[in-house]
Formats: sequence, structure tokens, C-alpha cells
Amino acid sequence: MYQLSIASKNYSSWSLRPWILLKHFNIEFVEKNAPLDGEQAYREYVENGLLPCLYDDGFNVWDSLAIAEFMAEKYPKMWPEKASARARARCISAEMHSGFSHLRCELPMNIKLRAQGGDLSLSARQDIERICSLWREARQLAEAGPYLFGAFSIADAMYAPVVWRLHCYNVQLPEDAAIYRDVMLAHPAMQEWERGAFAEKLVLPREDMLLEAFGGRR
Ligand SMILES: N[C@@H](CCC(=O)N[C@@H](CS)C(=O)NCC(=O)O)C(=O)O
Repeated sequence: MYQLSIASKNYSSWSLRPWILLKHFNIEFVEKNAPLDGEQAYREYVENGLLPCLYDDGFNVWDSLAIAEFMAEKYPKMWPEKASARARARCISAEMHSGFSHLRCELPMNIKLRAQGGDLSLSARQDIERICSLWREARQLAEAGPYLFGAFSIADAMYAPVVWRLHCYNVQLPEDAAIYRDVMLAHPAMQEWERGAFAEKLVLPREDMLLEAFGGRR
């Protein structure tokens, strides 16, 4: 049985990616939750101190994208079937993994937050525009299905935390991006993750700063 060690459901964008992937593909796993307290508490879970980490019979695989690739070797349907769509899905997953730092920084994942909306920097707005255009291009390549490339793939798992950020900070989106956001928000695993986030007690100090900047409640 796989074991997936994850951090806070409210705050850990990286943890959501492999979690939703395993859930979507109905892969059984034991979930281990670690606190997200800024301490080195994760060292007991994974050697680089960062979560998520997947254990397969004692063999550990860390980093959300590496976990996804590891699983895709066993479940090839995790990437789109058509070579061009598969290549593009890898491009946009890699871009998500290494980019969008302004969006990440200004709108940190906080699933319990329901902000009224606030001013974003030009760089963060450019990140969002880029994401919307990547989603649009993906949908143009998509086969049947409502997800980025039709059927749910690793690309959707990689962008799942962005969907929460756009939703929780009430970011206004073009119509096609809003449709995709809502498809993802309706995914049963996204809703299960949200219930898990609401059940958590942990509140990080930076929350008050965010509420001040964006208005709203948690
Ligand atoms: N690139 C890594 C990032 C993992 C990461 O930064 N995880 C955060 C939780 S969201 C963490 O473990 N932080 C603990 C710390 O910084 O001490 C991945 O994709 O898994």
C-alpha cells in the first residue's frame, strides 16, 4: 500500500497535487498528515524536510512532480494519450512547478479564506493571464472531457492549487477560465480536500496580513 505524507490541507499547495492525483485515479493510499508549523518537523517524514513524499513499500519519492511521474509509469493514463497533448501537458506542468512566483507569493494557498478581492501587482496579474492562456491552449488540444486535456491528467493535478487561489481570493477570470475553475471546484476530491482544510485548527500568523490586504473572512 502506498503512503502519502502531506502537510496542511489548508496551506500546502504542493501536497494537494499528488493527493488529488491518487484520489482521482482511485489509487488506495494511507495518508499521513504533518503539521505545517515552520519548524523542521518534517525531517522524520522526508530527508529534505519538504512534503509531500510518497512511500512505495519503503521506497520514498519526494517532490510533487516527481511523485506524479513515478505514478504515471504505473498508470500511463495519468498523462494525455495523444503525443502532442502529452508533451504540452508536461510543458504546462513544468511551467507550473517552476514558475508563477508572483502569484504564489501574493496569493498563498489558504482554502478557508473567502476574500473580497484586492489589488494585485502587475507581475501577479501577468502570471494569471499566462495561466489563463495556457488553460485555453490546453482546452484547444483537449479530447472529450471537461479537464485541461479532456480527461483528468497530471496537468489538472498540478493546477489544482491555482484553482483554489483564484477562487479563495475572488480573482475575476475570463469566461473559459472560470468554466474550468468551476469544473475543478466541483471535483469530489477537491471538495474532500476542502472539508479537510476546514477541519484543521492551524492558523499561520501571516493570515491577518492577507485579510487586511484582500478583505474578507476565514
Ligand atoms: N517542490 C516541492 C516543494 C515542497 C514544499 O515546499 N513543501 C512545503 C509544504 S507546502 C514544505 O514542506 N515546507 C516545509 C518547510 O519549508 O519547512 C514539491 O513539489 O513537492
